[in-house]
Amino acid sequence: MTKVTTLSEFIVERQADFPFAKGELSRLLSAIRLAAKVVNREVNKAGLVDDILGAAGNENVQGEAQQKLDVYANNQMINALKAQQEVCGIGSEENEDFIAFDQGEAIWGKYVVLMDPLDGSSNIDVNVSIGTIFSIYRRKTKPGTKAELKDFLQPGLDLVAAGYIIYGSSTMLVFSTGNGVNGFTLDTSIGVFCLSHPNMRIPKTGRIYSINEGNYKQFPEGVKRYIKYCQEEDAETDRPYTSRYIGSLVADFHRNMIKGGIYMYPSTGTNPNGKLRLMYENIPLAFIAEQAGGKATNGKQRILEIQPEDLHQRTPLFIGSKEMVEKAEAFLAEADPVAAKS
Ligand code: AHM
Ligand code: MG
Repeated sequence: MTKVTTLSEFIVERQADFPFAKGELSRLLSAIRLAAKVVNREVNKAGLVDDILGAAGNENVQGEAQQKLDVYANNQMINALKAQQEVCGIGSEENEDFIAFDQGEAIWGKYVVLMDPLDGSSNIDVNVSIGTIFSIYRRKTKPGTKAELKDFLQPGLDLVAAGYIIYGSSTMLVFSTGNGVNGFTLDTSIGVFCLSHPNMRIPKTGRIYSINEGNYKQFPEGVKRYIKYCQEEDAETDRPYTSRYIGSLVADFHRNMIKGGIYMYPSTGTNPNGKLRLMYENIPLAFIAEQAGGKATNGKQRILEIQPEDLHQRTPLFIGSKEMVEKAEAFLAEADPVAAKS
């Protein structure tokens, strides 16, 4: 029988990759792992249970209709993280303000978590892959005090770990603690995440571009030109490329991680900063991309170097295979040299 490495075994084996106290990483990740399993169970039931499907009737801070499963996933993540007592606060797409734990041991937690508990939620009721994205930072304030905004507004360069869960044809947990990227597939028959994708590397280049082309008219000139470049015929560079857009960032990103490709959500006329959120979408995926040999930028600046100013801040995103992101950057710079330098 081939030896299978479970997520728990892997964490124990790789404690040395985590520059902080033994046990902390394992407790943090086991909270996320547990929540992932519970959310996975509910995601797979969606459609069977009337109660879960459909909008919950309220809107999240971004003014988007919130699905019931979003609320459910948010609560599961919060409860699991709170119970492990390593985390003193949580910032979530679903909560306008960050949550600071002020009771029990959690106030002594040395970490904060930022998350999009259920990304791609407009895809829930149509049976299309969705995901969870998370970032983990060391807190800036003293343990024993309530977490403050400055604990959350840290640049991606200061991350201690980040990852995502994709609820797809199978459920996978992909994460990095800054020493490469590893992917674990949930074996639902035994309820265990098993190492299935060790040391993931994103191909240097690829043939897939992912963008919501419905917004084409509103894109910056450089993006329009890059799209045309992707569509041109050229035998040497194997163009035209293929266009694939699921509308779930985690799923589009994950596919490109494995096959090679670029995902873009640029600024548009109506959304000058794009749609995606810096703290719990762009930064964690940029960390994973870079750890796998890829690249992520807002078009002008490396995502991980951006100093965040707001919990729910949006930035444009160009992420994926290194050479493809660099090509897109070159088109942006050529079309708008002033913006590229600013
Ligand atoms: P969400 O967090 O509310 O689900 O929004 C994020 C999602 C991404 O998963 C996806 O890539 C993008 O929004 C799709 O947006 P659009 O429909 O504008 O193309
Ligand atoms: Mg979401």
